[in-house]
Amino acid sequence: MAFDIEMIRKVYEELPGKIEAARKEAGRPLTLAEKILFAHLHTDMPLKNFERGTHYVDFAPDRVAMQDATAQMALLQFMQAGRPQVAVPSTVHCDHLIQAKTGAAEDLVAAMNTNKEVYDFLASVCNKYGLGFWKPGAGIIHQVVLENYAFPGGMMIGTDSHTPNAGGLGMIAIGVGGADASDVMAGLAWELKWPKLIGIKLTGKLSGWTAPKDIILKVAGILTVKGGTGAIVEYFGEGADAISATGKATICNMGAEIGATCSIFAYDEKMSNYLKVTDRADIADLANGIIEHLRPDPEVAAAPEKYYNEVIEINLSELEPHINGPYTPDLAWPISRFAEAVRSNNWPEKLEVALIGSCTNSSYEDISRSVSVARQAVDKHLKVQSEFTISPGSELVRYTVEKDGLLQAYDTMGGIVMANACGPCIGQWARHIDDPTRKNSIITSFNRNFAKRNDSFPGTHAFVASPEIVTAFALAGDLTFNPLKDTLLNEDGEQVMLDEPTGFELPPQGFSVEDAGYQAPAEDPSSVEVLVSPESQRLQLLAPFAPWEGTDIKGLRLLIKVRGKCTTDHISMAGPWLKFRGHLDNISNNMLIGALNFFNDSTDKVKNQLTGEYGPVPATARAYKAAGIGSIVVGDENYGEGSSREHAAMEPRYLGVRAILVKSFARIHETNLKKQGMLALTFANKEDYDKFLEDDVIDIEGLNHFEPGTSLTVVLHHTDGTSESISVNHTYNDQQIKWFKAGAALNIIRQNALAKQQQ
Ligand code: MIC
Ligand code: SF4
Repeated sequence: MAFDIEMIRKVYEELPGKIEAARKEAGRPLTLAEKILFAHLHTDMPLKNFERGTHYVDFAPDRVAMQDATAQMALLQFMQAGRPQVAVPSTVHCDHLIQAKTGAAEDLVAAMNTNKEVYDFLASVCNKYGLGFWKPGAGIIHQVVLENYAFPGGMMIGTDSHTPNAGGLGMIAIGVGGADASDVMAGLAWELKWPKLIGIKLTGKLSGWTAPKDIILKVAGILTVKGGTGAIVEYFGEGADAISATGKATICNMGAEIGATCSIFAYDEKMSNYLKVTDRADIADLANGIIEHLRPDPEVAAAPEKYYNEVIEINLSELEPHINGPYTPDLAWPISRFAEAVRSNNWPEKLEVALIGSCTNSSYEDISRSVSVARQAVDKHLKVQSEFTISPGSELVRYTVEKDGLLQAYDTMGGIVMANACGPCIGQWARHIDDPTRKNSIITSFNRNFAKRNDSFPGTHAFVASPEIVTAFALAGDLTFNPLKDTLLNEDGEQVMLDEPTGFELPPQGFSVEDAGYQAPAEDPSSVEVLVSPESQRLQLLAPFAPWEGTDIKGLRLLIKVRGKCTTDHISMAGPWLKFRGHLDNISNNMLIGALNFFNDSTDKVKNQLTGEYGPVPATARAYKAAGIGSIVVGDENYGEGSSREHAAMEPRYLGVRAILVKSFARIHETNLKKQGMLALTFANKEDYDKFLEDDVIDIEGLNHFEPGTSLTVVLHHTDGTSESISVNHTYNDQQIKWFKAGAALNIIRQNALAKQQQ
């Protein structure tokens, strides 16, 4: 059903030859990432293109995966490409739109009702164009992909930033916007700047309370949220081979939080075991036959500094459990220093909610280790001290942990099991709090902890940790607790210590499931109709964006100058807004409402230069648009960090913003802006950020000579009559400049499809 063994056989037949040719051409040993990248080139390229971090290279991915919140836009775009069927195997996963409220069963029924129109749309597009459809309740995209589709040596793109999860099975898996996915499904090449390589050598062995999650929490602390930008992170060393496949996936998954293009582990016995237990022994056999091509060349591990741009070494035997946060995933605290950090920063000590789940940490191993802590609640007469919820990653995992008697431990302890979905990770839950403005603390096994992400409350201090640490904290109800050395007072008034967690890498009796939730595409696609009602509040067909006017862009108003962190959650908030992901006009009402205005330190309050009044960002942008005036957004470092949601690029495009000018961009967001025909610009001198005043009128000059590698000029006209010019950079290549000129990449595809029809 789920995987395409013939496709994989073909990839494996061609892989050795392609890798050998590449090694010869490069004249040196190759890392694993290089091998897989070379084996997936769309067209041959001159050697200079493989200089790291400089040239765009065309790739031919083997697969595409999309989740329901991003698939709507991706498929609305794909439908315009004029293809009868998708060109590469593709799947859609319904996981983001389910609200965790009372428990799995009722929540799923509620989701089916509320989202019926969207699910029907996605299912019918899948049927018509030949995509696999994973129904609501089947599980979170990355877990389902790992269980069914990921394979060592393969290349996949996915419309979700945590797509790199599949690196746990040795796959180059990269998060992209929907327009990129739409191109690949239409049979076009996918382009990416040839990445830099970061090597992470793992020595020693994990033990006790330390889990794979702690490796990536530590790495995030070292590299920060932008340290992985433009790079593939490759893990190696004896410590790497000792980690389970799902543990490897956890680490690769959360590489998204350091901005990495993707992360990867080499094929080994752990991966082979995982493939076998998930019913894919045939892939394991094929992979075993070419194993040397699915690992870095031995010379690389022997002298890594020669082959990676940067090498980091972590001794797993010395690694402590970590807790990262609040408000950013790279604020890393080893547990021995955490209590002190909580006290000295005045973070709320009382823990109000502990949450387990998300695509990062919901494997069988994760749940079994967390349950080994939960069970101690019963044995040692402890009670949960905070709210405690568990969202399993997939129906396969949920069914198996239930059958193996693991889920019951949560029940007894006082935890609530939610649907197999993203749920609270993306703000889809019923957070109970008396005063939403109050400072409060929560801890999760998720990956992101940006302000207002998990609930919409600015006072929520969210911390991330491994599932076993989260479980221990649920029992303590106090952030200053350290399970490695502190005792807890039980119901009998005794001080008790928690034992170290234990677990199973894989289910001892294997996985089982009654209905995994898969629906294959229709046999006869011609009978399928895809309907979008013009009255719909959830779905809206896309109208083309206007092409570039052919001149410099004059008279722009400064819509907002953003201060500090501006993630895609700030630009296009999720939670309650997820329901509008298929309706560009409606979702545009959340544009930048979470971003901090530099001039008044408020969110969603900017000056309308036409009236002098302050109002919400979307309404102000709409006012400029109605007056036929364009606008510009100015931002700080790593702008657009986080999600792959292209809504963060389409909304400004739709509301008349012409350029986003920032100190630096996160990769996926920068590409999304280019695809939608926007100008994504960076300051040549970062201090020029300070020159922008609230009432400036702004011109962008040099567009008639818009070429790769040349800068453009931005002119600021201040209200005192003075003006100043600054130089701005861009990373557009020839093709991307064509997208800008056409108004969007999709306009070119549309034109080509139309031309074909007329032939
Ligand atoms: C996220 O974790 O932020 C999301 C929600 O999964 C996003 C995708 C989206 O916004 O739909 C992501 O990571 O790309
Ligand atoms: Fe879903 Fe959260 Fe994973 Fe995003 S990070 S895919 S919202 S579980």
